Order: sequence, then structure tokens, then C-alpha cells
Amino acid sequence: MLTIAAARPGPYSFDLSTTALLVIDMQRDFLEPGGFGESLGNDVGQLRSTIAPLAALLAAARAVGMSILHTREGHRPDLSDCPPAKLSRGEPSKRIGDPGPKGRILVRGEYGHDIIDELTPLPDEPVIDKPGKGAFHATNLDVLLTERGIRSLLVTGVTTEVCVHTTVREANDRGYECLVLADCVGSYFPEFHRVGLDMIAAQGGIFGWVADSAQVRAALPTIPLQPSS
Ligand code: TIU
Repeated sequence: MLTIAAARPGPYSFDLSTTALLVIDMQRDFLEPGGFGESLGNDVGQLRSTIAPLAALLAAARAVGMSILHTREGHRPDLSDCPPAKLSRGEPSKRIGDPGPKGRILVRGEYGHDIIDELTPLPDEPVIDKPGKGAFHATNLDVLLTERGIRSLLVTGVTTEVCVHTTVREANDRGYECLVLADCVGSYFPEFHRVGLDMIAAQGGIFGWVADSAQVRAALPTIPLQPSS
């Protein structure tokens, strides 16, 4: 059992074999100009501070053989899985499915929909395509986690108060324990980021725990997990 002593609201203990690193929506459409994030009027540069600590955490998690899963928010090319209320967000000329400099906005298979080069998943790391903000809604994430015996999630990605928050709430209701890594999640709005993290750890950890990724990296063993036989 590993323990992150400096987590909020208190120490977070987890077993490597039942814990997964979840990387939420680190896609060009949210982190680079010309995508969905910018079409909503956001400064995408606000999210880029998450990339370096997340790359370091990914490398450390891979080195010890942790389960790692990635998600991407996006839709089928015919947009049949995009509710009208979601489709109508953003500037009229740049809505989901419209052409942009990185391909059709938030559509699966397009360049902008894919994960940024710095965090490219390895072939054995599942990539879950999700049509909603939460990673459990209309996906097989719960099945994949159950198959792997996962009960605890290290949660990273963007944005803190939207897809990260929704996913943590969904996970909490399904009985998963969540440690959200403050420097590996980001928002277009610094205030929402701060308050979003406070909301998770408040009331004795109503949705989960919060810590910095350096604390997790320091706690990881130097010897990889033994694959279960
Ligand atoms: N708009 C915003 O902050 N986020 C999203 O639309 N999706 C995710 O958070 N991934």
C-alpha cells in the first residue's frame, strides 16, 4: 500500500495493482488553437501547464507497470451521438462538426480530436471515446476498470471543472476512490480550477482527494509491478 501523506483532506492510500492513471481529454481540440476549446471563446494556452507534469507522471506510471487509460471527448462523423443542446454551443461558424484548421471540430478520426503528441498513448493503453463530459457516460470505462480489478483512480486531464469534475463525480458514485492531481488538471479559468479542486476535497473529501503529482511520483516504487499470473 502506498500513501500520499500530503493529500487533501487527508492521507490517500492506494495499492498499485488496483489503481489506474486516468488521462482525460488531453486532445488538440482543447489544448491547441483552432479547436473546440477556442471555439467556445477560451484561451487554450491556459491548459498547457498540465503537459509537462502529466508527461512526467505518465513516464513514472509506465515504469512501474500501472494501468493507464486515456479518454477523448468527441462524436461520430454523422453527429448522431451529439445532443442538439451540445451542438448549438460555440460560435455559429465553429460548432461541433464544422471544419477547422485541425479538421472537423470534436469529430472522431480528425487530427484535432486526437491526443497531443506529448502524451501519445502506448498501444496497450485503452483510449475511450466518450460523447459526454463524464468518462463513464455511454462508454465501457466501468467494464474496463472492473476487468482490471481497479478500485482507485489517479485523475488527470482537462478541464478541471468540466470533464474532470463530471468524471470524478461519476466515479465516486460508482464506488471508485479518486485522487485528483492538481498540477495535472487544468482549466481555462484559474478561479474555476481552484474552486473545482476545493469542491472535491471539501466536506472531508466529498468526491475524492487532491494532491500534486510530485507526491505520487515520490511514492512510486522503483521496482515494476509483477504481472499477475
Ligand atoms: N469547455 C470545457 O471546459 N471543457 C469541455 O468542453 N470538455 C472537457 O472538459 N474535456
